[in-house]
Amino acid sequence: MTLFDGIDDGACRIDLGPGACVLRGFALSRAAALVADVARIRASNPPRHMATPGGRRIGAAMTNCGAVGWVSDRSGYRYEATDPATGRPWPAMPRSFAPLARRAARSAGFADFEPDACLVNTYVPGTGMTLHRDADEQDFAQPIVSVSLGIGATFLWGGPHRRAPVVRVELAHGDVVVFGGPTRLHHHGVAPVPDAHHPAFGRERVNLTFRRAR
Ligand code: MD3
Ligand code: FE
Repeated sequence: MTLFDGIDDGACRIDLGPGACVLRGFALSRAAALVADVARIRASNPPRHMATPGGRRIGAAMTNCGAVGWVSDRSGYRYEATDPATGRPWPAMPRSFAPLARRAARSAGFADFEPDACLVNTYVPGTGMTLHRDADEQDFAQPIVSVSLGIGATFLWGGPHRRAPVVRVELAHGDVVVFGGPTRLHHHGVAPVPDAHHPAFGRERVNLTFRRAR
């Protein structure tokens, strides 16, 4: 069956396990709008390196849009309605964002995904994200939708336990991944990003993760 823009929802490659689905190029037809909207979000709420509770610095520079945004500092990880850097609410989710995430979730079998948070991660060459789980959301029945933009990266896909084997998955500009079901709490990360150039963001990778936080 073909949905919108000629994107075939049968293109879902369930190669990451039950509920985890790579949609290659799913965001390509909307990428220009996404890139322009990311630039607006970064202009009002600049990406910054947050501290972990343990006092480390997160390698990706982070900002958010939506009703709530994910933040980390010495007191912990949480979702907040205001940006600690500006004291104001996070910018609203741009019109190009939520419908794309909803369609991707639907293609992967998750109806009615209504994200209230979008974390915008920026990576420069040499930075990555160590293996972790996303567990600060209220309802783990809701999936997380990831959209990759800019230079490519190797996604590290682990298992339910930290020492489970890790599978490497290359993600390119326009790729979308839906993580739900039994794999929602699996460990994952990003290998240090190799040096490259992409017309959209130069020497950067930007990842949007759509979440239902509350
Ligand atoms: C699997 N971001 O922001 S996106 C994160 O590319 C994060 O910026 C990475 O991990 C990035 O937390 C990976 C893919 C991703 C995001 C959330 C997940 C995979 C996930 C939540 C559960 C399982
Ligand atoms: Fe994560």
